[in-house]
Amino acid sequence: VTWRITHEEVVGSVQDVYANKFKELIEEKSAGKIKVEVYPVGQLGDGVTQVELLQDGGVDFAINNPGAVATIIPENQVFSLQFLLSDDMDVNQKVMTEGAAKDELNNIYLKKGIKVLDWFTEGFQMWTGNKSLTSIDDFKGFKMRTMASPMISAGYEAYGANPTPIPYMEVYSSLQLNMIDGQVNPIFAIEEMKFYEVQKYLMMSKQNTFVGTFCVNPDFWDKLGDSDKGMVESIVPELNKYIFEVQENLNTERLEKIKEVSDIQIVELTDGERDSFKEASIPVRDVYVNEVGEKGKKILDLLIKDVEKFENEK
Ligand code: 6CS
Repeated sequence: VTWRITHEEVVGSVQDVYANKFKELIEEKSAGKIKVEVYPVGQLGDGVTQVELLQDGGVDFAINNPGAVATIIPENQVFSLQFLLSDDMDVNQKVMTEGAAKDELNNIYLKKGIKVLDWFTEGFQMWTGNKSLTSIDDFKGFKMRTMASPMISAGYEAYGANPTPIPYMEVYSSLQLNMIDGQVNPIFAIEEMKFYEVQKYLMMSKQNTFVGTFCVNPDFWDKLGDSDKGMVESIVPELNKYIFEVQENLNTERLEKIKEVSDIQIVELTDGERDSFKEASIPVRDVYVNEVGEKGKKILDLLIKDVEKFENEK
């Protein structure tokens, strides 16, 4: 038997490490009866195409992120809102694993033909630019490449920027050709995609968290025998714990690597600067509720409560 898993990133990325760990554990636990094939970005299209493939059963498993699923499941764009999750990644980890908001989202995903098995973080999102971005003024007219998600766009429009959706694999050349001024991604991705080669500034902005979801096609899942289901379910907590450490290490090590191999300027934002961005980002929550409706409001409220709860438990 062969199971197929696809993900949105290049070889060596957080999603790729996750997929390969899944492969290793399944092949080991099934004593070789099940083979897992991993398809990184490009082989089966980009994140958006991969989600459709998963819904159609063209692949069995997929790792994706809310940015790629935004048009199918608008509610999940709550994770695209800036300055909503914690600045403490341990708190965000609890939000992903023990929170009430993700349970509610799981029901919505399932109705759209996607069964979510795991929510995890790939690290804080950071801005890179051909100029330094420390104030709202710096964003005026700034062409910011984003994933194609209305709420990500709304977030940068709130700063006066020009959000420009471009597929992931075209970001490097678009930066190189000055078709865009900047982009936003976790450090590990900025390193492996070599964005630091074509950008002058890397802002430690941490305005939101890159969220990953590990998903399975529901029909495929329903047809699995109990022991196979049990096998997958039993390794998910292990994968989750493992990937949390992996993203932490990759994001830390690769920042050092970027500093070593390039002369990109690293810009630390002051608390005051981040507060100004946060203030400007708050009205975008209303945009989310207006566009997504009552279900969205419920998830936003749950997520805010989750963050408060796990912050207070620290
Ligand atoms: O920016 C993007 O489009 C992508 N970034 C990451 C880190 N993963 C997948 C996604 O497509």
